[in-house]
Amino acid sequence: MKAVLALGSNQGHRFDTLQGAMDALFDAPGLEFVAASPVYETDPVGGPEGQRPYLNAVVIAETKLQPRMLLERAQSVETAFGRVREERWGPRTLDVDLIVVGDTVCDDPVLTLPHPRVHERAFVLVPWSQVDPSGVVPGHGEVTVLLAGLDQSGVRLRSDLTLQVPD
Ligand code: PH2
Ligand code: MG
Ligand code: MG
Repeated sequence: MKAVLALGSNQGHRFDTLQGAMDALFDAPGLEFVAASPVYETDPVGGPEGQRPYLNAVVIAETKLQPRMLLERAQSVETAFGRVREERWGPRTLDVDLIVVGDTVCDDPVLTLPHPRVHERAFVLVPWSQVDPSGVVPGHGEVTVLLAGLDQSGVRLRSDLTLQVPD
């Protein structure tokens, strides 16, 4: 299955955190790296006033792991980077979100797939469309079509920052 993961950071050394998170995600078996998007600097959506901008990127992977196992992997990487679960949409050192896993559609208390707000989030759809222009959000449609209806002014390419392929 193809898995789409979104990375975000708006505290600490944001780029080092994204690179470290990506390396850590692929450090264990079961998840194969396919591609990483460019890095974008994005205005915070929701949460308290005065937060720093985020760095956001999207990673495409290939996996046979169950979505629940992927969620555990993502959460353990967040914890390893000092994420403390505090205020909803508040600032965070690292956020790793499962966006899509194959064509899985599920809505249970711990995991909703596709990610419930991805279709309205330019900070995910812009990087995703760059790394995979054929991307589809099950139940919502093509990433490029969804993006056409969104304000992308808060999402700026950081061409000076490039994620390295994890080794
Ligand atoms: N993540 C959030 C809330 N708001 N805003 C931006 N720009 N980027 C994010 O990754 C982000 C956000 C909750 O996960
Ligand atoms: Mg998130
Ligand atoms: Mg999250």
